[in-house]
Amino acid sequence: MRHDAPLAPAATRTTCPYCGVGCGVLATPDGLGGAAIAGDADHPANRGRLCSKGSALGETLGLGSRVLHPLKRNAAGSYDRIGWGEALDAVANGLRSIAASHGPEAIAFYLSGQLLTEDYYVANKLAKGFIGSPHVDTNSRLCMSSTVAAQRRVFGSDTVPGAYEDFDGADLIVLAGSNTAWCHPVLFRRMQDNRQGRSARLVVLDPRVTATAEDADMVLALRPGSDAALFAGLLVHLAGRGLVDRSYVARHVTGFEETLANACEIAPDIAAVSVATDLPTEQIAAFYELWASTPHVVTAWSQGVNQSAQGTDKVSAILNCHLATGRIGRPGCGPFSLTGQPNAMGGREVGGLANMLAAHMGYAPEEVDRVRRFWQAPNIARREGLKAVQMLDAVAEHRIRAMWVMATNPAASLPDADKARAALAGLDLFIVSENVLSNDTLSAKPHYILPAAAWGEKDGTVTNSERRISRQRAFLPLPGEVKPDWWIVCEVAKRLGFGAAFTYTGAHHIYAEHAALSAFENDGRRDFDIGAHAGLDKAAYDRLRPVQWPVPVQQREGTARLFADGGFFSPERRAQMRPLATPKLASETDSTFPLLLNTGRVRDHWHTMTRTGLSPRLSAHIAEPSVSVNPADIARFGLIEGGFARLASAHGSAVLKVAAGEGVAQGSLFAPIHWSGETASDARIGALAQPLCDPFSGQPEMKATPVSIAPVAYRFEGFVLSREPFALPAESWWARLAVQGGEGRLFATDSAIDALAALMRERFDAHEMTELIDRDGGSYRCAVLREGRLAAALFLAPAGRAPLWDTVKAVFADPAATVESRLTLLSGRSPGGSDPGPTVCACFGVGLNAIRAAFEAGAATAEEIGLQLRAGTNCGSCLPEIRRIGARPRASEAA
Ligand SMILES: Nc1nc2c(c(=O)[nH]1)N[C@H]1C(S)=C(S)[C@@H](COP(=O)(O)OP(=O)(O)OC[C@H]3O[C@@H](n4cnc5c(=O)[nH]c(N)nc54)[C@H](O)[C@@H]3O)O[C@H]1N2
Ligand SMILES: Nc1nc2c(c(=O)[nH]1)N[C@H]1C(S)=C(S)[C@@H](COP(=O)(O)OP(=O)(O)OC[C@H]3O[C@@H](n4cnc5c(=O)[nH]c(N)nc54)[C@H](O)[C@@H]3O)O[C@H]1N2
Ligand code: SF4
Ligand SMILES: [Mo]
Repeated sequence: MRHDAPLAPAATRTTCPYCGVGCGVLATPDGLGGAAIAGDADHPANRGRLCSKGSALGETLGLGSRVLHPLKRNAAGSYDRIGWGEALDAVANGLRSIAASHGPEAIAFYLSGQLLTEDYYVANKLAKGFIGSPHVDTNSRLCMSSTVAAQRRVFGSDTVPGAYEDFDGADLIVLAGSNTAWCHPVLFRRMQDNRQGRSARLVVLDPRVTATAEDADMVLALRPGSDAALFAGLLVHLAGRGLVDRSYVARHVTGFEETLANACEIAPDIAAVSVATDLPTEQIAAFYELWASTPHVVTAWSQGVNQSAQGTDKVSAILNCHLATGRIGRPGCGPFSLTGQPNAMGGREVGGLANMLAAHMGYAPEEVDRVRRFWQAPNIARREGLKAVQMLDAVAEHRIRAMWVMATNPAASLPDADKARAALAGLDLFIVSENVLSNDTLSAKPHYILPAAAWGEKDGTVTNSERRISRQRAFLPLPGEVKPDWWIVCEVAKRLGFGAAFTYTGAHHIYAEHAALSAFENDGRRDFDIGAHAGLDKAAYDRLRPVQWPVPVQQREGTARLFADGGFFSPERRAQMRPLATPKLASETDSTFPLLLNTGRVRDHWHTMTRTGLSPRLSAHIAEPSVSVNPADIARFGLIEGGFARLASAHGSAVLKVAAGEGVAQGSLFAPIHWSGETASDARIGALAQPLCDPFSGQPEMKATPVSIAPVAYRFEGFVLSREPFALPAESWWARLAVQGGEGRLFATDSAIDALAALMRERFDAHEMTELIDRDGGSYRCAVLREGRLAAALFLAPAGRAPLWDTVKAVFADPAATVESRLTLLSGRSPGGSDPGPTVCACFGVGLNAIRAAFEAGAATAEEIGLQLRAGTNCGSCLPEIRRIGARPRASEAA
């Protein structure tokens, strides 16, 4: 087996901690706390490739931002370092006393798809089996839960039927509500390989034209929220074309006739679909015909489908089309949910969602009894707990008094995030297990902060989108007093008197128990069965190769696909097609909130940036929080491109930079989710998002919140670069970012030039400073030089004439750059030549201006750019963007 091929002596095989593609990584520690990172050519998910985020993992291993010791909040609201013994006793005593006076249901755990399966398993077991609270939910509620609800409702179990190989073998790939090029880049490369090698077609369904759409054959910019109507119409079309697989449906499906009748009501014909989706009838007809005539079709989706008040119906509508045609579980076809987090799937497997119990079992009485007997649980929860948004309401209303948050940043990522943060701050007992010392959730001042092991230090398993279980292996020692999350949970369990059920000798021991539970009284009736791993010892666990579940005892090599021959996990072993609720569209705008705010991700940042924010490379692609606005709306609302705007919803507000978004429809806005109270003065996008949830899944509608927008003007704009943090005048707008050798802030302010000059003079020695003040022109430039190197800089200009950030940043970042001419630098020109512009290729640090220049000089394709500049030749995440840059001048020539 290739997976046993010899490695360079010190490389550790592990898995990327970011997205659900679950790429294999080879990490070679450098002995100084860092590591060289490479793709694992033998991992079936990526075969050696990594995207920009995976490639930059080595830049995120520093300890500067980490919490390294248990901390306890003191009366003054600051923190004292305490020992583990004191911390664990205090947490256990606090939980015990709240359970004693208010009952176990006053306690909640809020977990995360960034925990390892083993951490997740023990946390869920402690809360649901031993403390006796059902209120365990996870950030996967915000991410996957509509898919879980639909798959359980339709398949009878939360099973992803297909495998990544289906993307290699499909003739048509439909991406619904998924910016795959940026969010699952390595899988997107596989799709592009299929497009180039086998001429597969790619269709993108997204109201916004994304980087993914740049590389697609057909783009349907449907109205937000209208996916269910589009797929109901497809079902009607398939039936009309006689393409229903009658034999598959007769043998393996119930509810077909009612579902078709319901689809005919929702979407009787293409004209009706056109009204619902706002798409031209020809485009709908072309899409339907392509889908109908291509048996090997994969329909994949993520947050544009899940994060929606109709998410469960949207997913069901997709599943219905695949079931009706029997295009499921066979090579090259099937419905495919792209999971977000590295272990979103593992969390579902252990039962981390509030409506699940454990090992894909829910709360049916026999399931509760089975899990109770297996765990020998004294206080098993007997009914579903509160889902994330309701859970936070219960915290706000003091029905929940204690909460333990692990590996997620809810004060930033929940909808109505200002309210969530205030609710957390009011808990009687608030415990956070974290990697970092500071984030928005920690700003709500937990009573205890418990230092948890981070990627590279922790050991366990994760499951990717295709059900593949892979090991994350430690290659760095635990720093300070940091401990693995599972250890922390088990130590608290012991102190609560549950020691006998939590005496694990290591992660392998927990995994072996989890595997045994999956097989316990299973008999093939439950999808999640990894019985072949029950009782695995440490040596076998350490050797574990990536494998797709189910892995029952009789099938140790795992299972690539399910359901080609039925075998669903409902009582009758049939899939249950269900009529949809009449699809409601996304929330309505009104005169107060006339626009719909869509939120999502950018290529090089991960969520609230606690890790990607440490990487200068990743911070160079998109440097500041912005809102993309259709040019017509820029004019309509009196905005200025490159200026600022305040967005407000019924829940909260933020001030963002205005970017002209050609790809954003009129009436819509798009803002990234990544900036928080940590990294920007006023850009907490979660504060605006509405807490409206899908009625079945409880997943909040994060993609369509009614908002208003209004221009905000500042007198000056500028940036500051420094080796140490630098405080700006209090009322300034700013965004902070990692820069090689220090940090940078892009800012805007009304403060006078003299106020900023005074700040610099306070901070730095006069003899190291060179200043250029132009009061008439309204600009101020200051460089601080030490031993010929740029040690700090502050540039300020009148708003709209922001000085050349990229040039000065490059000088600041380059350890070899000596500044021979201060005046050249202060003039904003690079000592070495021209301004690089924002980084496009993060791997080789190639800027926008170089790529533009190469196209202008005659390069015709992204491949030629690769040959000339190397841009796009490593991870390829920037290829869609390079193509777009190349298309611009040619498009305008053609016009
Ligand atoms: N770079 C990067 N990659 C990531 C992450 C990250 O933070 N950064 N996070 C990971 C996680 S946890 C997740 S969940 C995934 C998310 O991956 P994606 O779901 O691909 O990412 P998003 O940007 O949240 O949203 C996807 C698209 O949905 C579209 N959309 C909005 N409303 C609708 C609608 O009504 N219908 C349709 N069809 N589309 C709509 C949006 O315009 C957006 O382009 O990414 C994972 N990968
Ligand atoms: N408006 C809007 N909101 C959204 C979304 C959206 O599209 N729009 N997307 C939603 C989705 S899909 C998701 S997945 C969430 C993500 O939202 P979050 O989960 O809140 O975001 P992260 O920044 O990943 O937070 C993870 C935290 O856990 C810490 N951490 C990382 N690894 C470990 C570990 O091993 N142990 C411990 N104890 N701590 C660790 C990190 O330092 C970080 O503080 O955001 C959701 N919120
Ligand atoms: S695609 Fe990128 S972020 Fe996702 S697992 Fe692979 S390397 Fe990590
Ligand atoms: Mo997610």
